[in-house]
Amino acid sequence: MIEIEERFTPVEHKRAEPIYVTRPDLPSLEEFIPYLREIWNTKVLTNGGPFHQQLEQKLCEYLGVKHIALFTNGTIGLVTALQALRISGEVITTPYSFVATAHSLLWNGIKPVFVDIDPDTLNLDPRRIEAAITPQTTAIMPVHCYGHPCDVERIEAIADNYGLKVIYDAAHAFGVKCHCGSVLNHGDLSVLSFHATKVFTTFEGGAIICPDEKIRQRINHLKNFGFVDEVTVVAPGINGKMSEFNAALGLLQLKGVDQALAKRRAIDERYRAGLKHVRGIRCLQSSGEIHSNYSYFPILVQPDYPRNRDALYQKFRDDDIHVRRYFHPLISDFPMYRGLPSAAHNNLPVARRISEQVLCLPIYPGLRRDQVDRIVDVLQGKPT
Ligand code: T4K
Repeated sequence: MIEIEERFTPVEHKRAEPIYVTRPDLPSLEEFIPYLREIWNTKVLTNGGPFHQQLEQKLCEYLGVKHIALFTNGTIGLVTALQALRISGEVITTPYSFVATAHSLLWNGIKPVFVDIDPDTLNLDPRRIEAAITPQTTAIMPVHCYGHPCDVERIEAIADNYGLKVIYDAAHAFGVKCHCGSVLNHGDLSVLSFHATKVFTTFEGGAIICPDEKIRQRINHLKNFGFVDEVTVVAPGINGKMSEFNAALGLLQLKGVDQALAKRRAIDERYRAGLKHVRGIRCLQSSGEIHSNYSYFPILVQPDYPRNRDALYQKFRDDDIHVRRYFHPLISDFPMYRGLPSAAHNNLPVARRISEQVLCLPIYPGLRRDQVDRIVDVLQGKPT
């Protein structure tokens, strides 16, 4: 069984370094040197080199997906996924996400239509999707928020009925499995992020999971300026290619990812045990996944907790514990979205309430047991 890191005595921890919401889990530099040497020897730095190809293959095996196209980051992956399926008009999406979800729509000249979230899963509420469909709707872009799977079956049924595409923003869902295997196999396309803050990182990076080779080919053209060969350009593509440096790092990261997930799981369990009897603090439950990635640990600060969310956030800050309000403000409150009819306050009551209650606690493989306990102490109202 994997234990949580334990390195110092409790007394030393009190005046220890700041605690961040996340820290990357890096392999040793020594292990990375041979990969760098290989890059220096071959002088292949980018454009689908050997490490890029190896990482695509290894990720397909690890994730249980058939086809993958690596990207320079998740946002360019989202923008390209929309291009690949020629999505236009209106797309139904969630206001409760990182802003890149909706930005990818605006970058394609698409109008986001915000639909409220489910109060338990915090994902797009499938019961509200149909009412938001108009003749201009061409797709749905749900987010597996915090790595908890959306109600993929109901979303698929709606999409099939109305002839809509589904592109999942799966930035948080690396390695998540539901009863039918990888959650990434649902929808027309799924987009991952490998940013520094994610459970699996290539510093910056991302990927599109594709159902077949044909669409992967199209995506590969789009991420390489639209080039099919030296003289043929089939689309106004972008430069979304992952470099050999990032791909090499990914190969190394992949070796340690299971252990990293196990450490996250142990932290998740310790938080849940410590917070079980804290009145006014609600922890999120799983939403049908049989294999979680423990990428975030959100809590909801309820009205019967002695402090409101922002006062609690400040208390953590004062203690040098950098919890985060993912996701506050709602995307629909940012200036480029707030004028949309679907951004209206009365359209998104659940998302609004959750965004005022949520705090994401630190969770990452290097977080020590005493640090978890210190965070729990703050929540239990013990002197710190
Ligand atoms: N869709 C969704 C649902 C997403 O959550 C995201 C990204 C995307 C799409 C877009 O994918 P990418 O294009 O990024 O691949 C962070 C990340 O920048 C962002 O990638 C992520 N979502 C979002 C949820 O969180 P910030 O502004 O909170 O990051 P930052 O820099 O404040 O980092 C948080 C903490 O992480 C720091 O306090 C310390 C630690 N950290 C961070 C970095 C960057 C490190 O220890 N080392 C680092 O290099 O947005």
